[in-house]
Amino acid sequence: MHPPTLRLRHAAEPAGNRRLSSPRALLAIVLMVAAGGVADRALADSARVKYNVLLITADDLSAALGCYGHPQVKTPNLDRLAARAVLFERAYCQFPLCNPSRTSLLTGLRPDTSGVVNNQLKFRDRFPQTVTLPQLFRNNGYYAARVGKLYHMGVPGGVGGPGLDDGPSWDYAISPPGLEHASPGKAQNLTPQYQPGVAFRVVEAEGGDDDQADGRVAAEAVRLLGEKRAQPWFLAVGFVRPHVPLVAPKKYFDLYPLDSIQLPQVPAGDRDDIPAPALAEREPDYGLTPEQCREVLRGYYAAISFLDAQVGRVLKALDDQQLSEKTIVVFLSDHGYHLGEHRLWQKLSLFEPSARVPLLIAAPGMPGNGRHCPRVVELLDVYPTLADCCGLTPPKSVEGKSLRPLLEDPAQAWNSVAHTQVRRGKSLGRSVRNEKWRYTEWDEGRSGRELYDQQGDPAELHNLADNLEHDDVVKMMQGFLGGTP
Ligand SMILES: [Ca+2]
Repeated sequence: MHPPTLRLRHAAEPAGNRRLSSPRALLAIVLMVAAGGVADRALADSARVKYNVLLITADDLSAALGCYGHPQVKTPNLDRLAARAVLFERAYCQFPLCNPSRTSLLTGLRPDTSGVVNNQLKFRDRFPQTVTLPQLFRNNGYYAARVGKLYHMGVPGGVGGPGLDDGPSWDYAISPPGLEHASPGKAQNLTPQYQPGVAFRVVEAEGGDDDQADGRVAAEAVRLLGEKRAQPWFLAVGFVRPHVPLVAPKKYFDLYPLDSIQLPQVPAGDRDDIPAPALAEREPDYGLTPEQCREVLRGYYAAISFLDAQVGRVLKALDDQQLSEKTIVVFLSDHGYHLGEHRLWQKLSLFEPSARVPLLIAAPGMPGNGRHCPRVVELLDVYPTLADCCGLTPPKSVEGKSLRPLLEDPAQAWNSVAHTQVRRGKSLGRSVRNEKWRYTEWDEGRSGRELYDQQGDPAELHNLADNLEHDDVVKMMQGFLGGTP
């Protein structure tokens, strides 16, 4: 299944071998001199140097990370990665549900284009000729491997199985199994009325990291990184935490004493100006008491710290194999997650906590590394970004745009908006975000509209859509949405 054992080949050629007479080489030298020579080496060489790609994904992870400023969650490994990456402060998924979001990320197609808007449809049944992100790399001589969940895989029921995996994407694919909520340990189901895929089951598991599926994913990724191979590689490492059930070894729960967990503050009357479809179908707080909300948050934070430790194992292996300077590392979540804002939990909303995702991109030598990028970007942009950074040409059908200019200068002007959508029965909710505003229409406005000033009201407590003072803003955002001005 693996290619023959050969030494890795992706280092830049020695400078003496370059053709110094070409305009490109001369430009590279000018750039190197101008920038002190180090930062722009990667830019000048990237068309020729075959960087590896390590794509690490989390499932149902909001931006509740230390590097994103969360006051309680401990993520030392992701914080270390962020220190050498560009951290995107305003990155958004295209659909806050596993399969539609992952399909969009990995095909480069918007949900409207692929038609994949639920957890059942498989894009390739509809578009057999799709060239996915890993497949583009395969087609260009890369070895592409998947460990764990990249395409949709039901959690917990589908863990260890292929889910909606896509064969043409990979040379090698493996889904390590795990006991999930059946792990031995101290377990409680706080919402037994709900299905396993959404129920808040919390398990302080006995045993170590490798007794969990994600621990095995990390171990397998470490093993693959230790293999010597002739080609550059694209390794996708997909973790299932912090998706429910909230299972993690006990030591991660010990990081968060229950009485230290802070509950979200929801002002009285918060829901009064929110259209009904925006609040999804579930009862407020899933029917949880404040004490149970604390248990959920503790389990979610423990699952994040467990995830963080597994990411740390993979990144340490990258360092140990001296591959970090030759590898573009991307960390992201498939969508965000509510932790009690508006008394909402989990996903499938168009509010900021559900639409927003953590996104870190560490590309060797990029001048923006270590900085935060305040520009609005989409998960859809990851495909063209990785292709661009590796000198590959994506199919013309790929939507989104390369973020490479923002990796070079995270503060530069960037005229872009982010689109996120969900379904409510037969109708759609559509939302568009720029740096100041979020505007949302339910069933093209027939079931409600929302406008939030994200700078003055980042908690989205004041719906301004019907405030005449903001008519011009609404018209502008409708223009972005493609609606009728
Ligand atoms: Ca998910």
